[in-house]
Amino acid sequence: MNLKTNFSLSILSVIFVGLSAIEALATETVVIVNSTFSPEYIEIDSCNSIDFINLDPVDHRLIYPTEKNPRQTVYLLGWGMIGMPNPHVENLIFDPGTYVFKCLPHPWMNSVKVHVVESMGNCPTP
Ligand SMILES: [Cu+2]
Repeated sequence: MNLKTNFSLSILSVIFVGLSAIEALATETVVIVNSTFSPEYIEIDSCNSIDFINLDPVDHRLIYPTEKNPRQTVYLLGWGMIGMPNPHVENLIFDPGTYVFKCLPHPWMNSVKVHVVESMGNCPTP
């Protein structure tokens, strides 16, 4: 584990503590470090959501086809940009289904597959 990864992970644990207080339903996290998504596969219940966190200094723009929009994207600003003193976090919710995230400007990056299973019963209110 190199120094940058180590540093990123310690920052991440701080973020986890902060987010768990705000978003009780957000149970999963995808991070981007060194232009690499981690993890590459996540399965969630449709009541839950995923935080996408960009720990890189560069911007990433994720594209993930959905039924409603085959070119759905989400923009994640680089950490350290003007106005971004903290890593950019986007919290996404999904209809049941399977989604593949890739980075539009960086097609060489790995991808993330998200499998969303229909929730049994009502979702708890936040
Ligand atoms: Cu990218």
